[in-house]
Amino acid sequence: MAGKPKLHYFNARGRMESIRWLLAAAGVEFEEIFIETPEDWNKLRNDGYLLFQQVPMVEMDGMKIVQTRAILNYIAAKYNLYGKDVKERALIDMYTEGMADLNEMFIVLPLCPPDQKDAKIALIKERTTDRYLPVFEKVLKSHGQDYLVGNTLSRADIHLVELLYYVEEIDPSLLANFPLVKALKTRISNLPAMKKFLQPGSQRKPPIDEKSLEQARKIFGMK
Ligand SMILES: N[C@@H](CCC(=O)N[C@@H](CS)C(=O)NCC(=O)O)C(=O)O
Repeated sequence: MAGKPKLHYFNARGRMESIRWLLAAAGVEFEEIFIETPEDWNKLRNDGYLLFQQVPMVEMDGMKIVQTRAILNYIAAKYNLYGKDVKERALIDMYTEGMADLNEMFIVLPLCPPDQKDAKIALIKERTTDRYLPVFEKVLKSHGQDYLVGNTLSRADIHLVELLYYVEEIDPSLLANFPLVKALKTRISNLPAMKKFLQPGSQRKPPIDEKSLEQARKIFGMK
C-alpha cells in the first residue's frame, strides 16, 4: 500500500499551503518534511530530488512531483475534485487561475519591503472586491447551486475558501457585499474534512512571522 504523501517545504504557508488544503479536503493524511537549515536545503537539492531545484515537492505514488500547479492538478484529478468532463475542467481551470493570481499577491506580501506594504495591501483589497469576488458571486448566482462547478465539490471551491480566509485576515469587511461567496465559505468550512483542518493543531499554517521569514531568507541566502 502506498504510504502517506510527503510534503517537502518550509514550516510556513508559501506555495505549499494550497496543497495542504487540497489534500485535507480530499481526506488524505500527509507527512511534512520541513526545510529548516541551509544544510537541509542543500541536501534536498544535492540528492537530485528537485527537478528545477525548487520546492514545493511532494513525494506521492512513487513520484517526486514539483511545480505547485502540477502537484495540485494531480491531487485534484486523483481525488475527483477536477470536474466530470473537459468542459467542467475548463471552468475549474479558469476560476482556479484567477484565484492563483490573487493568491500570488498574498504569497509575496511578506517579502515586500515595509515601505511598500500598505500599497500592496490596498491593491489586494481592490483586486479582491473589484475583480475577483464579483466573478465568483456572479457564477454562484447564475446557477443557484451549492458549489462553483457542476453542483459538486471541486478544487475551485477549496482554493476559493482558502483565499477567503486570507482576505478576512486583512479585512473581514471585504466579504460584506458577496453573500453567496460568504455562504460558500460557511458550507465548505463545515464539511467534516475541512472542519478538522480548520481546527487549531491541524497542519494548516498561520501567517508567516518574522522568525520564519528570517529562516527562509537564510536558507536561500537572500538578503
Ligand atoms: N513555479 C514554481 C516556483 C517555485 C518556487 O519559486 N519555489 C521557491 C520557494 S517558494 C524556491 O524553491 N526557490 C528557490 C529557487 O528558486 O532557487 C512552483 O510553482 O512550484
